[in-house]
Amino acid sequence: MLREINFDGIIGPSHNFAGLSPGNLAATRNQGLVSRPRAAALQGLAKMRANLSLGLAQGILLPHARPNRRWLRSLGTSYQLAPPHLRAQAFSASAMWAANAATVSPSPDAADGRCHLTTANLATLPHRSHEWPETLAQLRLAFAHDAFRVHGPVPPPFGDEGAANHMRLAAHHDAPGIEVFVFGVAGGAFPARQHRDASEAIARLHGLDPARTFFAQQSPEAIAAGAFHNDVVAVANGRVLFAHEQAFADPNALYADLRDALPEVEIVEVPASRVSLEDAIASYLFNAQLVTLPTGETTLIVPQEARETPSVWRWLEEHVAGNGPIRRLEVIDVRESMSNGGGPACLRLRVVADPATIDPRFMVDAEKLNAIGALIERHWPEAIAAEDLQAPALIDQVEGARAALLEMVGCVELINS
Ligand code: SUG
Repeated sequence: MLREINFDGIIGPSHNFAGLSPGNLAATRNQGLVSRPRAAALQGLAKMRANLSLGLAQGILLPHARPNRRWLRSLGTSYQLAPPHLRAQAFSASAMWAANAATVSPSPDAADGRCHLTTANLATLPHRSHEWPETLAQLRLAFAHDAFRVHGPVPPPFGDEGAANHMRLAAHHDAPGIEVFVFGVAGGAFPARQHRDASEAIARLHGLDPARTFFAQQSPEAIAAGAFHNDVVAVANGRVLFAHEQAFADPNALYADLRDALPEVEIVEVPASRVSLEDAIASYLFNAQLVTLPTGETTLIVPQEARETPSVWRWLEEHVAGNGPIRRLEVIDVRESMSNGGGPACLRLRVVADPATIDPRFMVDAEKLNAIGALIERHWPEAIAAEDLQAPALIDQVEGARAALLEMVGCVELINS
């Protein structure tokens, strides 16, 4: 049976605030703050534990080799000699945001009946552009079963940021779904990271039915207000699309297409008069995990910041009390990731598949999470300040911490990937 499995990126030991993402307001505002990698990774594990206790299946993706010495070598330098901006780009723990690892089309949507994953090229920002080789290596291990087809990235310059700009709606997980690719148009103050050509290429590579595949433009106001990915202003699961009124350039045309292709679709649009784009982006209301529990209840897993933003919490409480499609709210603390613009949904790659077809090294239960947690307590740095990026002792600790984790989960073959 097909189930939703969320693969969360374990927050890596080099997690820091380098302000590397223009257009991501949290990341640029928090540039230079002291980060807490150990607390960050433990917050991520607590979220996974909460998902498990809701009865959801949970997987992991592993931190990448940081600093990325191979990438620096290809630029003719080394970590010690690199100019500060390249050093920061090589050291980023940004692979934690697994929603940007790949775009996933579950098997009922694909012509060949397999689940397709296309590794994102993340071509727009330098610190993310070197993630894909290791992401691809991990996806090839985790999804080696015949039930999957793992693709390499679409070539640059067609920017692709993966599942963060892709939504699937279906009557239930096993039914053929409709897929929506959301792209940005360049020309605003901030980069439009998802290009239409990349989305169209992925739809072709995955063998999607053109009649059930839609390409929607992200509204330029949303990008200008700091929605650098669509998943900051919209999320979908099952029959439910949950979106801000200003998420899409032409929402009415999109909603009409969706209703034609999937009559049972339920569209929950939050009006700007109730929650401004600014409050939606600051609270990450839509960067929530919208999940179907084994009981059938649609649940929204939101960050604490959503509870702390009065307009957002009022709207959510009224929706749940008023019998809307979202029946239940769960609140989690992922503050360290949030401070870099990564909410609950950014931290996970959602795959609809049979858990028995996944390499077990990438699946977790509570016991394995406890063991990983103990290892993080022992090895992850407590704090990283901007000036620490030059300290050889920190680099040794970060590399040693990742090696210890790879050994524990049985993935030492990834050490130099
Ligand atoms: O690409 N932040 C990430 C956050 C990604 C969130 N993902 C989703 N919305 N799915 C980004 O902007 C900041 C790192 C730094 O500045 O040090 C960063 O890369």
